[in-house]
Amino acid sequence: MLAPRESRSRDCRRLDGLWRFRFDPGGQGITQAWWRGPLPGAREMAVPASYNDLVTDTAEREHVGDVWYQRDVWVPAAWAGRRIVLRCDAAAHHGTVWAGDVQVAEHAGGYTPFEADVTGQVRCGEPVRVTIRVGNELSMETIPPGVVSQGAGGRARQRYFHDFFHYAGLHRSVWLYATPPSYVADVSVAVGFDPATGTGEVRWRARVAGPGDTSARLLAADGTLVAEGTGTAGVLTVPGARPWSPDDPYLYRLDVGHGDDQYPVPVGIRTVAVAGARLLLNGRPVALRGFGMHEDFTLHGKGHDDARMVRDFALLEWIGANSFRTSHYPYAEEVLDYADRRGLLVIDEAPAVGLHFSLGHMGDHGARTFGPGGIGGPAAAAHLAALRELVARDRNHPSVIAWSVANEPDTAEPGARDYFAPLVSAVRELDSSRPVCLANVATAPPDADVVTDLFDLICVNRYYGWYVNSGDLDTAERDLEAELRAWARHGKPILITEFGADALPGLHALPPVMWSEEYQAALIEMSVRVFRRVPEVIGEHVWNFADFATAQAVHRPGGNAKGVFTRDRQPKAAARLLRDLWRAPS
Ligand code: BDP
Repeated sequence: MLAPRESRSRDCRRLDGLWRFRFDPGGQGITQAWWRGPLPGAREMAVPASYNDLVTDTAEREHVGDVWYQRDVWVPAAWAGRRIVLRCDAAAHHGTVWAGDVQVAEHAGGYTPFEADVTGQVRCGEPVRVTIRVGNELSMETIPPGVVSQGAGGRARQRYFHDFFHYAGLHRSVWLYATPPSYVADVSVAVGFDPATGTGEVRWRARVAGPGDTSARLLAADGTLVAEGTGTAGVLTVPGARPWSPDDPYLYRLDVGHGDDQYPVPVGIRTVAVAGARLLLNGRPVALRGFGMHEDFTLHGKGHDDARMVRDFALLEWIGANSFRTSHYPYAEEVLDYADRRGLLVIDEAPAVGLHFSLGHMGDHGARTFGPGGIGGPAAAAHLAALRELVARDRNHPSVIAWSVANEPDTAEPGARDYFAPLVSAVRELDSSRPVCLANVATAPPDADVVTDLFDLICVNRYYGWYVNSGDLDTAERDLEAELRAWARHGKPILITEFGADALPGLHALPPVMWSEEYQAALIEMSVRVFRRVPEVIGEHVWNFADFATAQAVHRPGGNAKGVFTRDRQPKAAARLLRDLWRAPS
């Protein structure tokens, strides 16, 4: 799905700001048709933002069920005769949208956009009432999964198996935008680059609607025309192409035209491939340095925030990181646009997290994940839909170098193979140009895991020195190396997608002990030393970039403290260590 972008033919209005808002604990909104008039009993709520940390009441912060957002929007008189679209970048985790009295869209999944043509429902020069119902209930049929139960006072409680707070609300912008009646509906771009000749290739395929001619024009960053073609698909050759890379994130622009419409797609010419145990970018081995991150910030929760994003990228640059994983869900498209421009390499992850019901601190020991009563067909269908939407949204971003289909599912259970094999094939069919991976969990080591051969990269999350070998970094060093050497037998590149330790900012200890800033730094230093000894290891992503909110738990003081930056984005001791390690000339 195309992101809203301004062009000579398109107008976009972000509907950010204060909306009328109401909790719906009794689920009356539907029976009382709250969309048919001004939302009864409404207060105001900020969009985009999670609502959870903006309220002062426990039952509201931890509300399970629907909330309603509403506002009146003026439709410009100048939009008469144009196609008008209402788009929601993210309704976490289920959204239903009405324009006036008419339901125009419904969508499951909290991290990908959806939209509706509302030309027939609005009058130009008049306001339209936009109402959005947002639900946050998880089940065994949703991705991620969760369980709702009745607590004291008849209030619903929700339990989930992932280690980050289940924020909800309109987390990203809502838009009203206009295009000409004949328009570009979708564009997919595939690029090629031959390092030997310096020739680049840009293949485009457009879906269009309405009468008109279709064309594609590739422009250099300074606006000069590089190549052009006509039709809904074709190949443009770019002799002497300037390839996109972290050192030089050069972007061309592909203007796709149809009738009077014009849609601009930023294009980076680069290739990604796996060759033996190497990951190649533009034909050259690349080592990944960076983090698993979260969309998480004080007050905003998971609400997209440009200010936070700019600070995060400034810190990534400061510390010498070249990559991150969108753990554990697709991030806002603004983040990928920015990564394209800043030259960050992104492992783009589906929101499939918590598919491991027996995992130590998150689940019930011994519980089965895949099969009756657990994850089965409906969840697989939701997972497939999430993957399709992920690839459809993000495939044109040069920054995206791999798809991660899930984080830490229980891949030691035999049922995991039947579950994942079709999903991996589907992703490959959707996009054959990027490696596919899955972040492996510690309970599925090389001799127990049943899915690794399905993937191009071996991604492992490991907590030697923290959850195992707690406080004993010497044994942790030995055991980590032994396990990585066992994974190396696959002959594939190994990326450590998580390693790290909680550190309470300001807690110091000499010699280092767990929870101190020094212990976190020492564990990271030890781990990196091991990674450098195993040639198949092509990258390290520390868990986590910054401290983040989680569900309340005895081992989560104020949330997860594995950030090397605090939640307000200031460095802990480990950040200095990483800056020295990653910025040192290699
Ligand atoms: C891993 C998960 C991650 C957690 C982390 C931790 O992938 O989401 O936050 O461990 O426990 O199991 O800190």
